[in-house]
Amino acid sequence: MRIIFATGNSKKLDEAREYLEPLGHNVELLIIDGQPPDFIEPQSSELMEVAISKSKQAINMLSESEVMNCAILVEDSGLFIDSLNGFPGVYSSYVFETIGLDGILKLMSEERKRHCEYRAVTVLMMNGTRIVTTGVCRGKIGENICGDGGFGYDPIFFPDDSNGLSFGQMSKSQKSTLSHRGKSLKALSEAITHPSM
Ligand code: ITT
Repeated sequence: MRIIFATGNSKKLDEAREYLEPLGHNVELLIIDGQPPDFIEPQSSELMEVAISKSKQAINMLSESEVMNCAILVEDSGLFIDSLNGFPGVYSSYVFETIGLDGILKLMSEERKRHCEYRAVTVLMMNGTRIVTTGVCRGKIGENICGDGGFGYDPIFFPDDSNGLSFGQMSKSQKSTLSHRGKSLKALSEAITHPSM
């Protein structure tokens, strides 16, 4: 299947390809006027609402034949820290760009309870049908930056059952087997393969 992924994050694209291409899908980036388009992010505390809004915006940017012949993928994700009542959550991208990893480590410096989770909501529009799947990966915020792989919060995110490695210290395929995005994409590919499940 030809899947057009509407994202401005090249690392998300890499991770989706890592997961979906071995299953025989061809994942390409949505490009409008030579670049990934900007989306208006609705003011919402729900990843699901943001993802569905982006999906509708992406469809409006495509030709009728692309909408008929391709699947359109959108994914919204974020890091939710338990002791900060889910912050940065839907604001993860903005918070990463403004205070970054050091800012999060500073916010957490006195905190002993370091549990958190990554969440992903994936929306695929295919032949007029919307398929929505989700994935969650529980873990802990580390005390320091570890590794330089992945993107975003990966160097301070230690998934449960990872033998003490951060996502920033893992290969793409190791991350994909544990990650929120990997789980959400797994559920999506199962929903595509067995539509009645
Ligand atoms: P889009 O163009 O797809 O929206 P984005 O990076 O802005 O790309 P989101 O709005 O979904 O994506 O924001 C997700 C942010 O959450 C992302 O920028 C990271 O800071 C963080 N995040 C989500 N998944 C992550 C992951 O697997 N590893 C590290 N950080 C992640």
